[in-house]
Amino acid sequence: MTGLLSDDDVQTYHRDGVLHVKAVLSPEEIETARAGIQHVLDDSGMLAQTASGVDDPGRFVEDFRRWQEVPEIEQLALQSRVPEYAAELLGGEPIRFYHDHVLVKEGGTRQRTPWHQDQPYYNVDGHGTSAWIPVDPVPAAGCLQLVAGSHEGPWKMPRTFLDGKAKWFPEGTLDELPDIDADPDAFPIKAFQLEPGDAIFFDFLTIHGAPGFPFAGRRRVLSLRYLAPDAVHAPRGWVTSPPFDELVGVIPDGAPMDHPLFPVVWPR
Ligand SMILES: O=C(O)CCC(=O)C(=O)O
Repeated sequence: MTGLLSDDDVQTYHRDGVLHVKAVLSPEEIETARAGIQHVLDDSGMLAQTASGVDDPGRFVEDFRRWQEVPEIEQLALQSRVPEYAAELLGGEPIRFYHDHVLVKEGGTRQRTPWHQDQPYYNVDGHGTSAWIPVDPVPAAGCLQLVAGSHEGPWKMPRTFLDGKAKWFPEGTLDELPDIDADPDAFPIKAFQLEPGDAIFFDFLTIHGAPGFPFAGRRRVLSLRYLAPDAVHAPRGWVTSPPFDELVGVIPDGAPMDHPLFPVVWPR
């Protein structure tokens, strides 16, 4: 390990399931990330979606799994210091890249990102971490919000964001999320004031959501996701988010994610 993080940082991550790290990207890499996000916005992929309604005064746009077509994202996902941070937080070897997710909220966007855990939407069991990296300044009131300690589980029912349908696990098979918005002070919610190139690392099971972006600027984010050594393929009987249909029958159920789609990023 390279010692980018202090023991306190690593302990905080393991205790809370979330860690804010300043200046993970260099100024040049922030420009690279901006260019990669612009590439994605100009040339959206098969999985791109608008996650805000037509009556929203802003817009929330997402795209997934673009690193193989967008060299700027590939460079940051595989060759920046982000994989090293992920390796220090996850521990052990090998650490694999999982996928990228671009999330842009235009100024004035009202659409909230509902509270959720990521892992119930995924096709992996085991551990992983996301690095949520803004390339614009983000005030605490516009930041990703994370419930400290929720990474201990259990899994909560994943639902579609716009209409709340149980599309992944059958209705009734997992606990529902608590109504955090009804009493936010009852939950240990973490949010941070962020500068471009900072990162919030969080566990695949940490409950999180985000407010709209009722500010003048934009909130452009590149999220890079990494798999711990214990992560294994968990094919589901439904389309995951993002989907990886091409893996069914290729990586056996319960096997490591040993496939070119998930390159080893640590050790280099
Ligand atoms: O950026 C957002 O609004 C939500 C991000 C999120 O849910 C994620 O990165 O998993």
